[in-house]
Amino acid sequence: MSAHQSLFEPCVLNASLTLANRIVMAPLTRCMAGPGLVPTQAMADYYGRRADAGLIISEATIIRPDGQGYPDTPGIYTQAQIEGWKRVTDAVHAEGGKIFLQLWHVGRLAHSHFSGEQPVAPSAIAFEGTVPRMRDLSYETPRALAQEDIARLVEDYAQAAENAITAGFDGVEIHGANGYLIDQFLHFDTNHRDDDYGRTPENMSRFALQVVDAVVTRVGAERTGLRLTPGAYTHMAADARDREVFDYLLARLNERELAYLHLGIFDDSLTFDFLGGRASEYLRRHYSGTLIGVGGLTPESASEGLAQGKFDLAAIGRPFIANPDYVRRVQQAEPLVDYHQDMLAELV
Ligand code: FNR
Ligand code: 8K6
Repeated sequence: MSAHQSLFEPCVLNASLTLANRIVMAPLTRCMAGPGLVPTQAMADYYGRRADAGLIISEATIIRPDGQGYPDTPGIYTQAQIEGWKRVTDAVHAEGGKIFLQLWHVGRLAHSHFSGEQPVAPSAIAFEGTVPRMRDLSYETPRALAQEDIARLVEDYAQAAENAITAGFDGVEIHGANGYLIDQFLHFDTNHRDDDYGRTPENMSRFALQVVDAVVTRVGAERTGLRLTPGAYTHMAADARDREVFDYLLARLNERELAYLHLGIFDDSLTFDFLGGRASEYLRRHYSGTLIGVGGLTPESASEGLAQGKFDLAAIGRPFIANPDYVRRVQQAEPLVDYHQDMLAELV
C-alpha cells in the first residue's frame, strides 16, 4: 500500500486515454532547446526520467517564430523540431509514459530580438518590464491583430497541433493561461478591441474558442486540453469584469468534451473576490469535465484535494524539477528535495 493512495489511482480521461496515476508533470519552460529551437537529446533524457507521471505536459512550445518571448524555447513548426520532439516522445513512451505538448504563443510578451518581427496582440498595449534572462530588452508595443491575422493564427495553432501528433505526442494542451496571447484576449486589461473580438464576453472568448475548435477538428477533442487563468495574477492586471468572460467561456467549453481543463497559476492559495474564492474552486463550480489542479501542491494537499473532489488530477511543477523521481519518492513516502531557482541552470 502506497502513501497518498488517491494520487495513485488510474484516471480514465476518455475512451482513448487512460493515465496510470493522477500525478501530472506541469509544463515547465527550461530554455534549453538547441539551434533552430530544436529539442535536444538532453531534453529527451530529462522527460524520459519523469515518464512515471500519469501525464507529462511539455514545456510551452512556440507555434511560430513571432510567438517567442524567451531564449531557447522549443518550437513545433519546422521538420527539424518535429524530429527533435520524436526523440522526446519515444523516450517517454519507452518507459510507458504519456506526454502532451503545450502549444504557445506569447502575444505581446514576444520580442523582435527573437523573430525580427514586431510582436502581435489583441490591442497595442505594451507590457511594462524587461524580458526575463535578457534584462536589457524592454518589451515593445505590439501591433493590434487584424481579423485576417487572427484567422492565420487559428490555422497556425491547428497546424502546430497536427505537427505535435506527427511527433508522437498523445495530445496537446493549448496554453490559454498566464497572460500570453490567448489570455490577452480574455481580460479587459489587455483587450481593448471594439470589433467581434472585444467588449463583450462572447467576443472576448471568440479567439480562444476558435483555437480550441480548430485544434479539436485537426486532432480530436479527446487529445485536446486547455490551460486557463481566470484570475489574472501575472503579466496583466485583474479586472472584476473578467468574471463574466470566463463564465461565458466555461459554459461553452462544457459543450466540447475536451480531454481536460488545467488551471494556470503559481499559488492556488490566492483568492479572488470576483471569482468567489480560489481559482480552482471557481473552475470546479463552472466546468463539468476533468479538472487539473495546480499551484503549490504538496503530496499531502494534492491527495487531499483529489479525495475531496476539488480536482481530478494534480499537476506538480517545481518539485518535479528538484526530483526527477518525484513519483517514486511520493509512493514510497521518501523525503523530497526542495526546489531552488539555481536548479534551472541545468537539465537533470
Ligand atoms: C512554469 N510554469 C509554466 N506554465 C505553463 O503553462 N507553461 C510553461 O512553460 C511554464 N513554465 C514554467 C517554468 C518554471 C521554471 C516555473 C517555475 C513555472 C508554471 C507551472 O506550470 C506551474 O503552474 C507552477 O510552477 C505552479 O506549480 P508548482 O511549481 O507550485 O507545483
Ligand atoms: C532566472 C530565472 C527565471 C526563471 C524563468 C525561466 C523561464 C521562464 C518561465 C516562463 C513561464 C512562466 C510563467 C510566467 C509567470 C512568472 C511569474 C513568476
